[in-house]
Parts: sequence; structure tokens; C-alpha cells
Amino acid sequence: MTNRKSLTEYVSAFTHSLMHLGITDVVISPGSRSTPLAYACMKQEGLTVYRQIDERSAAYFALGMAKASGNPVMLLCTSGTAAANYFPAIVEAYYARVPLLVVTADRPHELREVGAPQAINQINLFGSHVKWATDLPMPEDNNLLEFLARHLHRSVATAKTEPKGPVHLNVPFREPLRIDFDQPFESRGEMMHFTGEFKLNQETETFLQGLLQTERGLLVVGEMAAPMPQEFWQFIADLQWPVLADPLSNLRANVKPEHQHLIIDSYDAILKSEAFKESMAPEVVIRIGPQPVSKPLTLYLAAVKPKTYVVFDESAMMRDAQSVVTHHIQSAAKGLWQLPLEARENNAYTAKWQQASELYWQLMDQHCEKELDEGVLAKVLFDELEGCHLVVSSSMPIRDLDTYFQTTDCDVVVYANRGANGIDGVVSTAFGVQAAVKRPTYLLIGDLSFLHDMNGLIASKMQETDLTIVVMNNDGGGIFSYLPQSEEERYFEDLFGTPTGMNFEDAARMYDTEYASAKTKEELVQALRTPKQKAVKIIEVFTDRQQNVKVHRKLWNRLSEELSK
Ligand code: TPP
Repeated sequence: MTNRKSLTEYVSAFTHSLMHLGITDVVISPGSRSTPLAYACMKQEGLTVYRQIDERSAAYFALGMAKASGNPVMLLCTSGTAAANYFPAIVEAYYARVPLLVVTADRPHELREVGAPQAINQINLFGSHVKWATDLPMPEDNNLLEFLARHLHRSVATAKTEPKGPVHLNVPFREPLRIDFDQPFESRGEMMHFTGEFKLNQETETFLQGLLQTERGLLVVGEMAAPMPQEFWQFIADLQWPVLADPLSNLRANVKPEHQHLIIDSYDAILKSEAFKESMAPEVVIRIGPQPVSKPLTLYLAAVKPKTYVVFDESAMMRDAQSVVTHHIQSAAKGLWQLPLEARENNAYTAKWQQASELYWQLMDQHCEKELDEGVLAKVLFDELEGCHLVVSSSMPIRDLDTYFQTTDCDVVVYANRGANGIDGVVSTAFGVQAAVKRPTYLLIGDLSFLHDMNGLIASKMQETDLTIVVMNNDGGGIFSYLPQSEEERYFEDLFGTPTGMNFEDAARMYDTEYASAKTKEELVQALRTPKQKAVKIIEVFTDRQQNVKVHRKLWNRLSEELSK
């Protein structure tokens, strides 16, 4: 039997090591088997505990926090299906490279696989979707504490090493599970940890310097975790290549007016025009970050097959779904902008991209003036944002972000779950982002995605928050109307449209959030500008799926016409 003294010492050493390793946030879901660690986390000075009763939401909450802070967040739950509910968020964290420390409490070894209640096989439960998994030993009365400290050190270091990701610690506890709150803890010393900088070697530098001489070059920037430093902006100002900035690159907001013309934020639309594409093939493409959201860009690069397509990626698993990358530089992206570069003049190739982009935004202004659809309403939201974070869901919200979010000097930081593109857990991700940044946060989400994680709203009952949720309610999955399935009427609504006929006013009442609805641009502006009285506000925007497709296509057709002139 584990005695209370050893148990207390073990969990105190556990949380003490977490502090030493720089873990500051823990998300706990209630359950009995995790009791000793849950108590220790509550007791540990410097650790902030967040709570969420639904483990699926809890894991997405932790994911949102870790995404926004860049620091691993610890999850703690009891044994059984509680642990299994972490899985979707772990998958997302793995592919999106977000550091998580997933701690699942377990039965002691003699109660595994023998029919004991709430006992499932938790060893390697998350399979190949974690960077490392281990089953810790029982907290017995022996000399385990140094071993525990080293395992925690390895866990946190693994989660934080690029490519970052989740690590799973399975921790068995034997009853009784209560600890002694008054037992003092004396650390036996922690291991110190230092890291080194990875630098490009001379050969790589020379190679890149050669490529940068071309005038027909494109710099593609995928999702970026942190705002770019001043050095980056100087580099692209000197380079004078078009910078195709994914909506998650965070290069479209907080951009000084003198740099805004360097950012091409309309390529997703421009590259739908055959006339434009024909004359604009690049000689060299350099990409930092993952593949952008834009399908037209992906298809374009796959079709052009640039002679030189360089990707900076710290991981050996370099992201290249189209097999078009010709050079993988296994390094942090900053290796690129740290290259010395002489300032160039604006060239004709870049100027053409910039002119097309200017034309796009002029047409967009006219379009938004005249038309009303989900995209136009999304733009109303984007134009209202300042001094906040924005989380967007998968499906049309991320695409609307790509189409309608114009480069601005306003302070908006954007996140989405693009590791596995799920429509699940998005409400909780937004709460997690808010908890990490402690700023007003907005969430743009479709009705099905919102339904998927409505229980995420429980987070507002457990800790302070400040979240405005704009639900685009088009009564079902709007994205499918843009896909080839929509050409076949049979079963379309049954299998893809999946209307539910639901609206969220009653849900708002149930979760005690503020509620407003909007059908027009003016109503949405008013709902956004009316000061929020409660921690969470749901603004439900009613749109029509068929109308959305019609209006979207009008925009593309008009742009194509203008670009072919
Ligand atoms: N289940 C998960 C967890 N993730 C997915 N990406 C899907 C299913 C497939 N899927 C992609 S988009 C979509 C579905 C079911 C519809 C989303 O509808 P909604 O959230 O209302 O957004 P809209 O398409 O209307 O923009």
C-alpha cells in the first residue's frame, strides 16, 4: 500500500518539477483517480488551475492556451474514457505542433485488464499522435523522486523541442488517494536545462543568397505562432518579393502602413483567374510555415512546379502534400531573414501582384456595398476588430478569413486549428486562447461547429473570460455547397447540408451568456458595438447557404473579368 507520506511527497515533487520546468497552467477535469495530483496542483504556488468537466473540451481548452502562449500546458484527468476524450485535441496538437503535457491517472497495475471499474488500457493510448508516452511507476516508498524529476524533464523538453507536440504521462495511483496538505516538501534539487541555437551553415547561406537574386520570386508564409520581429520586416522590404501571407501568418494585422504594400493578402482570389496565373509563374518560391489554407495557391504551385521551391521546416516531416518542394532547409524560419541582403528597387513582377491586389480590394469594396452574404458579414466583423484575438473555425470561417481579411495596422492576432482541420473543439480552443492572452477574444464559427462543442461554454462557469462568439448560422454545412457533391441533388441535404433547424437563443440562456442576432450588416455592426455585459456574448448571424454561393461566385466572376482586361 502507498502510504500517505510517500504519496504526498511524490505528487509534491511532481508539481515542484513542473514549476521548475516552466509549466504554469494546468487544466483539470474532475475524477477520483487523479485526486492526489489534482490536490497537489491546487496547492502548488505559481501553478494556475483551470477546470472543465468535459475532457474533450478541456483538451481543446489546453490546446488553445498552449497555441497562444507557446508554452506546454498540462492536462489532468481520471482513468477510463475520460482519458480517451482527450484524443481529438491531441491529434490536433500533434499535427499543429502545439506542446501539451497530457497526464492521465490510472489504476495500479494489479487492477488493469482484470475487469476493475473505470479501467481501460491506457498504455500508449494516443498511439503515434504523441511525441513520447510513458507509464510512470507507482509512488511507493522508495527512491523514485530523482527518476520522476528526470522523466518530467524529458517530457517537457520533448514537448518543447521543434516540432513541438503532445507528450503523454500515464500515472498510476493506488488507494487511499488523499494527501497530507500540511506535509512540508523539500526539493532534492532539479536538473538544469540549456538549449543551443541552430544556425544555417555557409553552404546553405550561399545557396539561398543565389536564389534571392531572382526578381521572379515568391515568399509564401504559412501559419506563424508568433508575431514577426522587426528584422523580418526589414528583410522583406529589402527583398521586394511579393509576400503571400496566409491568414494565420499573422502578417495581415499589426502591419505598419509603410509595410502593407509588401503583403499580398488576396492571392487566394487572384489565383482563381486563369489570365493572371498564365503570366505570373515564379522562378523561385520560398515558403516558411506550413502549407497555406488556400487551395488555389496549392493547385497553382502544383501546376507551375517551380524549378526551385524551398521550404524551411525544423522537422524531418516536411509538409509538402503535392510533392513539389525541391529543397528542404531543416532550420527555423529565422534562418531566412537573418541572411544579409542589399536593398532592391520594386520590380515589375512584384508591381503586377500589387496592382492585382489593389484591384481586388477596390472590387471588394464595391461588392460589400451592394451585396449581402456570409462573406460580406464576416468582413463586417473583421473590420470592427481592434485590440483583440480572433479564433476562426474550420470550414467557411477560415476561408472567409482568407478572402475578406485585408491587411491592416489594427491589433488583431489570429488563430485556428489547422493541424487536422476539425470542426470539433473550436469553442474550447477560443476559451483557451483567451485564458492565455487575457484579452478580449472573438470567435467566428459555423452552426455545426458550434453545436459540436457547445459544452465548451461551461468554461465560462469555471473561470473568468471575455469571449464574443459570432455564429454564422446557415442551418447546416455551408462549405459543401461549394464542392462537387452539390451538383448532385439526390441526398445532398441528407448527407452534406444536414440542416438542424436550430438556433442558439435558448442555448445562450442555458449557459447564461448574452445574446444578439443579426441578419444585416447594420444589425451586426450594432451587435458588435453594443458593450458586452456578460463574460460571453453570442451573436447569431442568420444567412442562407444558396445565397452565399451565388454572391461568392459573383465576386470571383467579376474579379476574373477585370484581371483578364
Ligand atoms: N467532423 C469533424 C470533427 N471535422 C470535420 N472537418 C468534419 C466532420 C467534416 N466537415 C467539414 S466542414 C463541415 C463538416 C461536417 C461542415 C461545417 O459546418 P459549419 O460549422 O456550420 O460551417 P459552414 O460549412 O457552414 O461554414
